[in-house]
Amino acid sequence: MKTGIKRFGISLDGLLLKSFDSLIAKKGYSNRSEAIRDLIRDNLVQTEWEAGNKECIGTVTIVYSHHRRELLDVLTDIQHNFHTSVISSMHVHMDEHNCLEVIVVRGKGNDIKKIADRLIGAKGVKHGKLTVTTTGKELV
Ligand code: NI
Repeated sequence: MKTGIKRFGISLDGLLLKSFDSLIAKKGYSNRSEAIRDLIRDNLVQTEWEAGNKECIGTVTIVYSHHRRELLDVLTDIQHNFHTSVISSMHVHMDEHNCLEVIVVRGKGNDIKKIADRLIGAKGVKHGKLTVTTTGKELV
């Protein structure tokens, strides 16, 4: 595959283009090309992640009560069980009662999903969210 910048035309309905222009203006894009490049990249990353067997990287964000001391042990055990995939974590004492933890995980999509499910599903976790992105190796 030849690299370098290629130009191509896109045909689409005027109303759809108007909506797109309005959307990208709100998001702060300076031009359509950059917005379209981001849409393509996002789709490629999503497909990579959904394949399940490609290496991805993600963050698991969880919120839980500081007073659930047994939960701290459970969350630590899960991270030790998957120590080869858990790269780093950050703990924030949000107030007297609530903790926020962000755990960075790297590995095959399916494995990341499994770790996130365990952490988010741990009894006492109030809310959790997995965000997956790419390692960047296969994207330009
Ligand atoms: Ni805390």
